Amino acid sequence: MLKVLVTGFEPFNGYAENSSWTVAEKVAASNIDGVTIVAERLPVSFRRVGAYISDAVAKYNPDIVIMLGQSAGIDYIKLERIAINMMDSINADNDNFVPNEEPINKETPAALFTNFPIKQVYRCILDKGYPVKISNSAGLYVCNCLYYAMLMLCNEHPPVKALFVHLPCYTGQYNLKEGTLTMPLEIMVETVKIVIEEGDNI
Ligand code: PCA
Repeated sequence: MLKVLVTGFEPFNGYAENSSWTVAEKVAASNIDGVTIVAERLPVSFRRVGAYISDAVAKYNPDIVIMLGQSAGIDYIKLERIAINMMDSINADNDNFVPNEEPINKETPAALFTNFPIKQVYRCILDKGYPVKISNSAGLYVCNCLYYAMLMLCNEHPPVKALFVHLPCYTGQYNLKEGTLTMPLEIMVETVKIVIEEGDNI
């Protein structure tokens, strides 16, 4: 049995809901043959998210970790290739912390690459006709901070594989500002299931 941990985030930055957690819960409630899926909701906190993911990996001992985050302003699935050792933001996180070009860890590499078959995943999602792009920057906010912490854990716990996926808000999401780009929830759930299936084929 393949064990998969899917993470999503709590709401942040004035949003009432976070599409990443809605999708994570739905993926965990769905069925994929030969796969056990668990979901964890993470805090939008630069200082706490690293300990949360480390505890979740210790608790579940997953083969694959798929991290999801909401990126309002996109209308496609964004597969992240790189995590950068830097925190910077104009918006406070949920602990009211606003980092100013601070390293996540002074001792560790400037950037880390995913060990997931990202191009394979990209082609499969494209083949299904869903809008998808590979991105070389997950930003410098909490999603990037989580991704960096998780890719450091991959080095400590091989052969665990990890990928970060940014998602749009979903169509019908509670209390969105008018004009916010969205995508149907079912497509995002389906896409994350494709990511898991491809990870299983590694
Ligand atoms: N998106 C933010 C953090 C939490 C989330 O869902 C980001 O892109 O960094």
